[in-house]
Amino acid sequence: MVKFKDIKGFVFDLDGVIADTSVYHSQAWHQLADELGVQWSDELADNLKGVSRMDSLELILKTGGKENDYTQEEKEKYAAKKNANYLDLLKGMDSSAILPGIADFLASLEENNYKLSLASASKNSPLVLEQLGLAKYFPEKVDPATLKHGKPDPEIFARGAEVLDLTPEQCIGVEDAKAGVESINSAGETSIGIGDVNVLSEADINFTNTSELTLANIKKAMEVGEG
Ligand code: B16
Ligand code: MG
Repeated sequence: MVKFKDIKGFVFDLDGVIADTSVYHSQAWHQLADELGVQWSDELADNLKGVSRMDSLELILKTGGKENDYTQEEKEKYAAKKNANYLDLLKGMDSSAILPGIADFLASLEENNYKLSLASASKNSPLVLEQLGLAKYFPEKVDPATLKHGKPDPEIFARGAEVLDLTPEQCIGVEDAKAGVESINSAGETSIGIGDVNVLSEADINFTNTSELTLANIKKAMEVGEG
């Protein structure tokens, strides 16, 4: 593992790391899966985390053996319907949806002059950051509409370092999704996985909850990794 002192920047996922929005994504997909007659499960919900809107729909259809049942136009209509549902659920969301410890962690990163960027697959991330009152921390964002490949491909986290003018080795990526941890690792950054350690076993550092995200804890974990 690289040394803590060589870290200059943090590349953040949004849904499930900064904000408690992954429950809204899941709720909206669950509703659509019911409508399409596809069996919902916790495993499916986990596999959808960090996955782009259209890829999520494809995965749901595949899970139900319905991948060849709809035209592209129909699929786009279903994806738009899920998004409208999601945006409805987001209405009225405010800073109370910021996950525990995140506001303090972002403030401490700013105070300690770390550079920050956003690597969210969500096209709604600018809106979510505004609603949470956290947009000021993320002038640098990767626009998911410009990506060729979604997570687990390294592209999004590699771009997250690039927009900060840093090398991947100088960055820590923070994720709650298996696909996201894979993306960070293959981009060559140090990965922090937030959530179930069994699901995120490939992360360099694991925390079960965002409240454990502090510079002191990260430093400690990286020093242990140095042996
Ligand atoms: P949208 P993240 C991801 O955001 C979500 O985890 C995933 O559930 C969602 O389908 C994806 O964004 C696309 O979001 O439909 O809003 O464009 O975790 O990468 O911040
Ligand atoms: Mg996420």
